[in-house]
Amino acid sequence: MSHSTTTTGRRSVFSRPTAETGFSSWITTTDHKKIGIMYFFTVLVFFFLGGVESGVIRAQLAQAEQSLVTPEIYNQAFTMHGITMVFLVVMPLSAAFFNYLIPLQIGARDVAFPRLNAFSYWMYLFGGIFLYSSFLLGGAPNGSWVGYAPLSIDSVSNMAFYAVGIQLLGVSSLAAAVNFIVTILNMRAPGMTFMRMPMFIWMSLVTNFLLLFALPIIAVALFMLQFDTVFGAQFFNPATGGDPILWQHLFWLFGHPEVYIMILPAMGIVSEILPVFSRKPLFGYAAVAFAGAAIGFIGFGVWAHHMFTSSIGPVARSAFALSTMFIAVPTGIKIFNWVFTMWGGKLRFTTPMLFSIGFVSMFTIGGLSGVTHSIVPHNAQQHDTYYVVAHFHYVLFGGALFGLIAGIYYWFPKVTGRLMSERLGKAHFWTWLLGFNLTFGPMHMSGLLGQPRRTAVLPGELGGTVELYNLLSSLGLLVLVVSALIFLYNLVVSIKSGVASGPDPWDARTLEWLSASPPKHYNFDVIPTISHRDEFWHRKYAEDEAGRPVAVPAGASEEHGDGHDDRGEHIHMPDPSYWPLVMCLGFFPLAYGLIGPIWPAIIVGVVWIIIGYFGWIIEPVAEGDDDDPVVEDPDAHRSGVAAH
Ligand code: HEM
Ligand SMILES: [Cu+2]
Repeated sequence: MSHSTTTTGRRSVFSRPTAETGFSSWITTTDHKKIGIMYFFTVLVFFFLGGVESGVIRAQLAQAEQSLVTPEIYNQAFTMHGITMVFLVVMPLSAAFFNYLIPLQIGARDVAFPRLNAFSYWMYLFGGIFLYSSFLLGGAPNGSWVGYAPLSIDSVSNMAFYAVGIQLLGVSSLAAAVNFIVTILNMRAPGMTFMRMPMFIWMSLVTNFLLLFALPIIAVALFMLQFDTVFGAQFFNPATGGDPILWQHLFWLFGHPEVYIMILPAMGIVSEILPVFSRKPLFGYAAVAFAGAAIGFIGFGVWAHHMFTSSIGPVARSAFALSTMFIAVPTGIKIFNWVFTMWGGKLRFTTPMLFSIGFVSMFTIGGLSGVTHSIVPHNAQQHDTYYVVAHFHYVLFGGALFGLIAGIYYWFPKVTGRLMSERLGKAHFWTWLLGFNLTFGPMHMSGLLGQPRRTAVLPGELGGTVELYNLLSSLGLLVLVVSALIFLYNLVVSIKSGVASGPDPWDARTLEWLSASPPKHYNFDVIPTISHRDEFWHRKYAEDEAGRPVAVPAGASEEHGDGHDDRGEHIHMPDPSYWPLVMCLGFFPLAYGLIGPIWPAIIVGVVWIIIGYFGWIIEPVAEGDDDDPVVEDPDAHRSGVAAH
């Protein structure tokens, strides 16, 4: 690469930042690993806020006919709880994993567009701050995360913040989706064919395609909602010829794929963890991969199962009942493959393994209650009751969140070089499993007994049994709080003083464990060449005559070296940059302006964003770029590849 075009000597505001440590290194970073860590810690904050909101809900419903909070506060609490858990916790926590792991697992040094990656993070953070600022500015969204019209276009609703806020978060996810798709398609290490990709990469690819196709739909719907709420358009207002059912179609055409956007990354994570702690390869690799892709496709064809009680007609009901039942097939295939992966394996019940088994079992319960929704007469009975709430929490909490937490324990040593405490981890798991089932299990029953969802007061006429179930649910939340504190304590203590782990503490199978823990800035000294699925495992083990794995002495598996060595070559890593942050800041005046509408703020925001955009385009590479790290001692961190 040529020398940078900026004049040497004095640094101007236009030179690129160079800090490698400290605060400014974080706000200017383009390193996928640092960005992943930033996502993770931001998620923890929003998870806390979403948890507080669920506390409000459960406190209010702990007894019948209570009035701890007003209905208005209650509506804001469950709406922001849903928005937070979906858009500010589960999705960005998946993004944290995409960021940290995709380049490492495919043997790349970073994502395809590192500055765009930083942009995605800032849009996420600012979208979340924007949504939460609504509490201080007259009231948070209060029309549920589904934002059904005509309620959402009514002036008593605070849904303008929803219309703009979710849009910002959508921009973040869309940019990230493009980035990860290009990264996976173009930047895999030599030899890593599709059928040699780790399963997490497969599921990430499907997830990001789902995002790419689903987010534009909600973007269109939100634009229309915004025109209704802010500019007085009439898309969804039945009084003036608008159609509220149109909102439902648009929302759920995004909303059901969104469900799989939340669950597929967790499916990818447990597909990595179960084989490692069963000491067997993933059973039915191709079936698991294609079932994931099939779920992605069918997921776009089932949206109207959320609308069985709307006026969509009997033909549509039958068609969507069928497609909904059909999606249980690939889901079932995956569940059987996970079980067969463990079958006959040498199981090690570490914390990540426990959470993965928890995922498989809790997700199965949620999937089964999902099948009962697909039966139209059942659905008419269950719709908008706590039975549905039980169902989707088994899927999203018992499923997605259990899987993601398994991933946190599993990859923690890769990120920090230290192990989390197993003792505290197991305490976390068992209290989490107990608290979860105590909170959401009884909701199946109270829902079937007629408890409606999204109502501020538990009606006393439902009777003492329903009241008892609700009391149990609220106690369950207390167990979950204790459990979350154990987790946080474990996290903090282990970051500071966990046992040193070495690069490969679990005897793992995939490429990220080949790099150091924590990985160097440039991930790999030498980009590995791939000749197997589970490449890293095959570098460590050969088979004896009976087909049993025998360890290959370190440094002996020469045939897997790529025969070519970058030693002494310069490794060019992307330079840090201010511009993603600068450009994103312009979305604040724009977004608040759009709520008003306040035209001067809108104009300031648009101009700011355009300036940021051009600053980004013309930004030079850093001075002295040629001085980037030269690999001094490549053998120090290479395991399994012999020195020449
Ligand atoms: C895979 C992860 C899944 C997630 C995250 C999920 C999530 C949700 C959510 C959030 C709702 C509430 C909709 C509302 O507010 O009206 C819901 C309802 C529903 N789910 Fe799922 N679900 C999942 C899987 C399934 C499966 C496997 C099926 C069927 C085989 C299914 C069928 C349904 C149906 C039919 C409804 C409508 C219930 C009603 O309108 O009363 N879901 N789901
Ligand atoms: Cu659905």
